[in-house]
Amino acid sequence: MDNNNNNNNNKSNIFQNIKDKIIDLDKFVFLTGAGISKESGIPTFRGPEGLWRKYDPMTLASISGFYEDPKLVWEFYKYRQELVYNCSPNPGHVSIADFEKIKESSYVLTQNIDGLHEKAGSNNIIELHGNILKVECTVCKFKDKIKEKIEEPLPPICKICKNTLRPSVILFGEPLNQEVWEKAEQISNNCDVMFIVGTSLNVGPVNQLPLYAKRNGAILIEVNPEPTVFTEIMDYYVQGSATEVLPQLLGIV
Ligand code: BV8
Ligand code: ZN
Repeated sequence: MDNNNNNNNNKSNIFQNIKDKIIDLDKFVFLTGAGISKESGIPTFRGPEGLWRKYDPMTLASISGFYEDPKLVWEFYKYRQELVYNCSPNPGHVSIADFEKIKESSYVLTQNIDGLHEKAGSNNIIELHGNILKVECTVCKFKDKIKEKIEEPLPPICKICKNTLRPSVILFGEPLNQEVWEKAEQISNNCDVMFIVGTSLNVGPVNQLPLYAKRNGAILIEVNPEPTVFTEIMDYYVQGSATEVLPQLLGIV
């Protein structure tokens, strides 16, 4: 697929090409990853200063790691919760929320657990990997939203059955929630355009969703300062940050 990367087209040409192609379409999907939240102050995972450079995801963000040492894993998530509390959406999140006001059947499929798309005003959101500000009991059905800093000793205990609570996020080695995954597949299979923003597409099964979209004839538009292993299959690759590109790209539709 001859994708228009920036070496041979300047951005305004690409933006105009994209606008001409998508302006009359309806079903838009934004598949987002950590990169869209980076300029809100939340570190990515695999960049030079990424989380996985400092911490071992298999110890701290996997289901086996959680059961091996729930206190250690909770310390990691508490540190990230406090990061997320103080962060706000950036123009990348806001431009997607504004776009949804025009193209009302747009959907956000996010790998991020920071809640920033919701804070930006998006409504149609699927949190593929859960939400770091929600907790659930490892035994009973108790669920809760964390409102302020967790003061009690870690790991927190369920007030209903006294068993250990866990962050309501999908850890490595855990399947995604069946209902969530099926909805994400259905949306990806039926969209006209999929924007892939700020994700290395390293993590499965979410990294299959652009293939589902493509297989059903969708236009794939990747926004990322770096190319990814999937850039070659994209119809457009726009090199740049989400905060710089999205307001321009979505503002023209
Ligand atoms: C599962 C929550 C099976 C926790 C996360 C193929 C298919 C299925 C599974 C697998 C598979 N291959 C391997 C697996 C196993 C594993 C996996 O994918 N491993 C990888 C590491 C190889 N997958 C799983 O374990 C999944 N479950 O497979 O279950 C199963 C079935 C039955 C029974 C049992 C098991 C569960 C995966 C979910 C893990 N949880 N998050 C938490 O966040 O702590 S995933 C984690 O990585 C993050 O949540 C993040 O969302 C995700 C993906 O990372 P990205 O978002 O892409 O971030 P990254 O740093 O990598 O990239 C950032 C990008 O942004 C870069 O490209 C950068 O260039 C760009 N960028 C930088 N600045 C900007 C920017 N872009 C725009 N603007 C900028 N300014
Ligand atoms: Zn309980």
